[in-house]
Amino acid sequence: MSKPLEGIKIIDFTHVQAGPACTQLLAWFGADVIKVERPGSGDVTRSQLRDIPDADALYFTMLNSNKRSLTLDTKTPEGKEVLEKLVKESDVLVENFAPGALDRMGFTWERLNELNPKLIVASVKGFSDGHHYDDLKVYENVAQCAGGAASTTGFWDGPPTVSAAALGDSNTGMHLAIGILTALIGRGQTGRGQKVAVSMQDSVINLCRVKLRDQQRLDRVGYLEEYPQYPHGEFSDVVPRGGNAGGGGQPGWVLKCKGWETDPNAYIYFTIQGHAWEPICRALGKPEWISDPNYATAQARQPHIFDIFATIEEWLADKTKYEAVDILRKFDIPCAPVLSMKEIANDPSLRASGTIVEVPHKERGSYLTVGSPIKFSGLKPEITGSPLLGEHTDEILAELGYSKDQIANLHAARSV
Ligand code: CAO
Repeated sequence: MSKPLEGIKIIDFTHVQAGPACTQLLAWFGADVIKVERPGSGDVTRSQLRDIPDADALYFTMLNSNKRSLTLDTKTPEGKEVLEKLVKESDVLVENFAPGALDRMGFTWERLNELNPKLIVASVKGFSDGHHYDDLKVYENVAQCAGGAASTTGFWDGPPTVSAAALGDSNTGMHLAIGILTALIGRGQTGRGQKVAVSMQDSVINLCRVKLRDQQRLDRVGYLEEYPQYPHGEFSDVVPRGGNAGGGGQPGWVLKCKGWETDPNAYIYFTIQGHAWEPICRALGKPEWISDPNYATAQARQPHIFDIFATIEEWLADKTKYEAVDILRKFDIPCAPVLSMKEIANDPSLRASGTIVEVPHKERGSYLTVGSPIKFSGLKPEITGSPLLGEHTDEILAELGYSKDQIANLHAARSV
């Protein structure tokens, strides 16, 4: 099966999570992604949180599949020369170094553009260029705090809370991938490359746009009717943390099921969709609620929404989360079991769809990873293992025209 990005060569100058998540996605879809890493150590995630001594850590393997690895010290004259050759032959350079690191290496946008006017130079930074924090180094949770996610996540009586989802890292990488593909299409029209920049703060804000919606509603009317603070609690002048409340017009909550006392994930998410009120009442065995004026409309229900959730929990008390969902799905009620990572790892549907895949690795044997969440009718991304450090160095240097002797000299000089 041909892959749409075949023929696109990408210099993957990324590390940790935000950048590697972007280039991994492009590699799945056929791009030749050359991961450039410092000789000896490589991407820091190769050795972070190791579960097998001396083998690449899962942190690295799960973000760098389908790539080739080239070790290169880009601070030596010989290393710079190799990078320049690579730049001349590539379509995209992706990096997520600290602000100014690429410039200090001698590869400013102007220099890269001079070397190859068709090159797309894509960067992730913590904050956007010109922002008053644009000199800061940033990791995931810093971005979640700066992007409005932490102040609006968690419970009202607890501190700001970060999400387990990588809103700052992988999410930013996905935004960058969209930017790169857009720039590639643009290059088809103009013949020129361009600079594509995505900040982690901006990418988090983009996912928190409903909270900015809520801020403006709060400014205007002083309350937010879908939040647990309404109507009995207090609102200040900022969007509060709403616990597990549904974010849109559909009230919802995480509800206990059979076994919650011992199983931390014996819960379902239950949504009360306005037009599904009748089926909900029937499913719960409460047909009298259908016409009761205290329950019949969404507005009437809101003041005692937590009493309604408590009644649903009574109904759930003798049902496992799976049994509950199997009943509720027949009534068209939007709901799902709260799944642990163990359940996700072993879920037959996720295995069948290729969302969870097991891939071979030269050192580890095999490992589980998340495959492409994007499904195509004409492409089935095949996930391969991540490369060992420098596994493809000689092969890539040979492709660039280096002779065996020249390659040996580069090794001797520790430039590769
Ligand atoms: N050869 C030679 N030098 C190399 C090299 C190579 N192949 N690869 C990297 N380096 C050098 C860089 O040039 C830089 O040198 P200088 O500081 O002398 O300019 C140095 O390695 C360290 O790079 P760094 O500052 O990016 O790394 P760090 O570990 O100190 O910071 C991070 C890490 C992630 C905080 C920072 O890179 C950053 O803020 N990146 C942008 C935001 C981002 O992507 N964060 C998400 C990370 S995922 O959680």
